[in-house]
Amino acid sequence: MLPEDKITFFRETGYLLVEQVVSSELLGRLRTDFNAWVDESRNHTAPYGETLDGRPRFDLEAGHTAGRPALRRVASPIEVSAAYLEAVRAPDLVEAVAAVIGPNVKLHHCKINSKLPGTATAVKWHQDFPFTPHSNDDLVTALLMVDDVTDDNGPLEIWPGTHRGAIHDLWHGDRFTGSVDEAFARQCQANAVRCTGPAGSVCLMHTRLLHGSAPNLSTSPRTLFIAVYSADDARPLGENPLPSRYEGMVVHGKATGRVRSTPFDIRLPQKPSGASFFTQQAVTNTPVGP
Ligand SMILES: O=C(O)CCC(=O)C(=O)O
Repeated sequence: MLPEDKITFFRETGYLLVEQVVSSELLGRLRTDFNAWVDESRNHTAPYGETLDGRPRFDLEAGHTAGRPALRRVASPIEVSAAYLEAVRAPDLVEAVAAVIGPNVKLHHCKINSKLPGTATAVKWHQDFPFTPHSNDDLVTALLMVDDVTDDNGPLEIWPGTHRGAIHDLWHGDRFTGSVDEAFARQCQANAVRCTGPAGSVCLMHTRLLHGSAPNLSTSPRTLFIAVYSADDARPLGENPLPSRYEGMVVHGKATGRVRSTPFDIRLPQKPSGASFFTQQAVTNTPVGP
């Protein structure tokens, strides 16, 4: 159970770091599987593999080579790895999620975001809710640190408290770019707080919190296993950007058969046609990082 002051911290800031939510033995297996995927990626020159909707499971950053792999995304790793399936249901992790969004929790989707040393992988400022609108916003993005996350290996950066503000438009004209506009991105960066921690920690992030991340400038990898969970009575209003046979799996409590709605008004997102949202974000020149 999370102490009350931690729950209050999450409610006020929109994020919370919880250490040691998985064992070092499981962490070892998560790394072993990920390293095997990195090795496999050396044999490919374009995104490859297949997920439920036919899009590639493994996404490569421009500049990827056998000698300098730039595997940046593994979609739904729980479908191909027992270790990741165990992690997505790890008791201490889902307990922490339940403490902040209520006792009945289900999985929406999951992925690995990786920043290997020497790559340019970065994430432009955005909120998650406009990608995955639901009938209410009791959704948490849980970012499990498979590696130590430090100031210089491209940590998640968040703007505390913004989950209580507006839902921002992530469209540029007729394209859903999954990123805020350039002027506002600069404002986000000026208010950024880095979420660093030892491997095995999880950063819980409210679905409406503004966040982004800069490239990895270090010689160490930065692998995050990211799972999006919702309260059971939050019902999806759009297509899942990463459909999986595990969508809707109850990881804590029970299925309630209920729907709870809160008012908001946003434009529905476009689903990425490429391997991941990185291709959607790439169409703008908005800078990332300080
Ligand atoms: O990989 C990162 O640094 C950011 C992850 C992210 O933006 C997300 O999970 O929505």
